[in-house]
Amino acid sequence: MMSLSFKIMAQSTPKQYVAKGNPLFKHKYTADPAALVHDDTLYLYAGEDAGDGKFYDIPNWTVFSTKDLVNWKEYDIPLSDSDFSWAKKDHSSWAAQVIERNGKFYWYICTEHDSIRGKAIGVAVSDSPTGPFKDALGEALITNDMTTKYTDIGWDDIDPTVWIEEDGQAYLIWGNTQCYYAKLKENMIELDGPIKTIDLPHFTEAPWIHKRGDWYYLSYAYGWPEKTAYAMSKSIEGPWEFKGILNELAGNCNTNHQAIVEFNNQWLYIYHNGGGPDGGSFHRAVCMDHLFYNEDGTIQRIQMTSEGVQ
Ligand code: FUB
Repeated sequence: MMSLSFKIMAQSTPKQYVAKGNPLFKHKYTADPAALVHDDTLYLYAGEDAGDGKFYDIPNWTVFSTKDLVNWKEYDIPLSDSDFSWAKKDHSSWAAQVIERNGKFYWYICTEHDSIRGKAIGVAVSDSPTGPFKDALGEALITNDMTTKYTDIGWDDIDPTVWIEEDGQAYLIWGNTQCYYAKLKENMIELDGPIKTIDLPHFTEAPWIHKRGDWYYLSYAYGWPEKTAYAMSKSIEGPWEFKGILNELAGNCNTNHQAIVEFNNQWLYIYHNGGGPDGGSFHRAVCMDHLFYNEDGTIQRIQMTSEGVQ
């Protein structure tokens, strides 16, 4: 068990914590962070590494929020792989992201499919960023058989990230080994065109899109064990120009999974490592540090710290 080094201010839901450096949450193992800024609040979504540390055992996703990066709330578990009728429900609540559109919150998740070989991507919806969420489709949005012409592995349809253009066109980007993208319809639960590919050097998984000015950034897990690298483009559809390593190997952990958002006038780099007590590749812990840009728009190498963002 990890030691409880947060100050618990109340036991009722939502629980309240005061964060003291990295890792952010020390009372449970958290992995694969995704972040959403909404109404002056930063929402942080993560999978919960709940197993014995020998392999991925992630029964649910969880959500935290903060207005000042110090005081955090944790809500009742809003979503689990058992909320999807088509899922195998084998504790593979892998990486996911929540995005808002027209007052609804869409949670794109990946988990093992029960009847179609391999991982699949689904989407849940809620009226609130903290849930309750329910399966928006009743079936998977992406299944492994839709991408076998690119790779025959069963775990390439994972790690969804979604981007909405200013003109309203939404894109789903995902992948392992091969990075994929497809347009989404305005309802956010149907594809609006063919699945296409993005070729990125040593792409492993964990794509994340963010934009600053007129530059799009596609960051992703690079190689194995994973570093994080990134590419830049003037268009969400590319071409993407590889810009190099953004973050080094995450300490004591073979995966590296990032979310990048601007909040309270600072850019935040949120990731996981195995740096918690008894931590490791399957007992991960979410951390947060600053992200800084150069004058030409490229990103400075992330400096992972114990102090985190104060
Ligand atoms: O947590 C399970 C998987 O590990 C994620 O989907 C990947 O991004 C990697 O972090």
